Amino acid sequence: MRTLLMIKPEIVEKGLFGEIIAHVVRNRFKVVALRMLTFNRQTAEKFYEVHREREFFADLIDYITSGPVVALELDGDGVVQRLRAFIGSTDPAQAAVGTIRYTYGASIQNNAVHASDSPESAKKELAIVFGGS
Ligand code: 3AN
Repeated sequence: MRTLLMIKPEIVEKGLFGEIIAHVVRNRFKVVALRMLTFNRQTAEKFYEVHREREFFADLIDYITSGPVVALELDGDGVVQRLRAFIGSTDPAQAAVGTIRYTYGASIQNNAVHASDSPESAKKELAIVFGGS
């Protein structure tokens, strides 16, 4: 099973992505691909299309296209759920102590990282992030 972990623009901007990668690797997640990229609006809208009708969609697209992200493809049994538990709740204020979002998240939008929420989303998101040139 494979999944996507994506380190969001404010963390890349602050130079903290290495810390997060080290933390992930130290916790025995297996990284099989890694890429730094900057989303254009069209790709970002496709990536977040399930949120198209939400009131925060435009802000989300502005934010995720604001600078480079670092994407990691992770492989392992049950890795989708394992990684979701490891990153913590969407809202850093609700995230458990020790999770990535507890440590690095600033707000529900600037919540440091994204992780695919199901094997189906993982497949779609990995194709968007790693499929292109
Ligand atoms: P998760 O990233 O935990 O799967 P989703 O899929 O509900 O959470 O949300 C996707 C992204 O949309 C979040 N990472 C966050 O950046 C943004 N988001 C979600 N809910 C809100 C909200 N209420 N206000 C602003 N941004 C939000």
